[in-house]
Amino acid sequence: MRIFSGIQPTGRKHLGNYIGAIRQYVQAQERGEAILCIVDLHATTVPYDPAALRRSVLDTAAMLLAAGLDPARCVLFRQGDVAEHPELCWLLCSVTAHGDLNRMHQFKEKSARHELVSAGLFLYPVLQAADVLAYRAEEVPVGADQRQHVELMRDIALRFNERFGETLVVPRHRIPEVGARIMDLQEPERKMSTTDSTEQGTIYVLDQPSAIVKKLKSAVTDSGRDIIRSPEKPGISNLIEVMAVIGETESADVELEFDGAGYGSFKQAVGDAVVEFLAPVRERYAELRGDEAALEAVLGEGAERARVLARETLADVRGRMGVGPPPAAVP
Ligand code: AQP
Repeated sequence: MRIFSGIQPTGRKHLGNYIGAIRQYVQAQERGEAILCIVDLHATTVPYDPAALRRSVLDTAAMLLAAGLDPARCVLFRQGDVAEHPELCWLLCSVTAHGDLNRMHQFKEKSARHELVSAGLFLYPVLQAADVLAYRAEEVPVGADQRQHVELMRDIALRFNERFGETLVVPRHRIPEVGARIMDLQEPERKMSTTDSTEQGTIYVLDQPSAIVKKLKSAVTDSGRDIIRSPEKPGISNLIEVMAVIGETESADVELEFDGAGYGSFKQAVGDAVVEFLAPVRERYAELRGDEAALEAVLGEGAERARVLARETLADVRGRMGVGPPPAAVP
């Protein structure tokens, strides 16, 4: 099975990104042919600093390798190195409804935050569809916030196949049952996010252990003391979910284990567990990030392998759409 996902090289990666997405990428290597892309082209759709973008790509590559991605068992590359992505994006625009793009929650939220709403921000989900469809991937591991975008890419693939003939694979999302939406520790009704959550409410993968424990100890919870999930208690429910993911167990088991413990000692236990969970990643990251030439070499090699796969799909798509010379005339 071919599995594809992309991650933005923006900001500092947080516990939500790690649990909802990065953890799944590592597992994908066991489950199939994993293709992972650092989406620098997507990062240009909002105001950004070019030098910082280049650095952030390497930060993200080092983080993914530190988390357990192995270039011998997956394809890891930078989106901007494979020109087939933007080309396919343009071709897919012909089967993408303007009205569908207008309905995307992420576009509505992000466009409200910027003075200049770029056309790129509007087309963001089409480029995302191109990323996945270029590799004929069957599965896309993501957090819950990306559900709508994966549904759109399915519609785009179906519409293309209907209009031009069976060409593209229709992918499905893989959203984890637990940990698909980790919430901000200070405002637990909002998701932990790179651009829209509080510093105190966000645990970064590279945070020092003391900062992690401090943030978890001051996590907002309600006035009760029972360690039980409920929609009225998003704060404690979020911590139970984090604990379940880290312990690779069910939320109900966490409730049982901490029955009667009280919020204070539960928060301390979650803090200790998160510190232990992230420590190896932080340590490996420090080793890997220092060698930029090695990181570039991994990305360069990944891009070469990715290009071979994407080129094949592009040739079929161009042929079906009547773009460029007839397929037989292509050298
Ligand atoms: N809170 C979250 N819980 C679980 N999964 C999450 N993801 C994001 N937030 C949570 C998943 O992380 C992956 C990477 O997302 P991205 O490349 O779009 O990175 P980002 O945009 O920098 O991540 P954020 O934090 O979501 O930024 P904002 O909110 O500012 O746009 C995706 O699979 C996502 O589902």
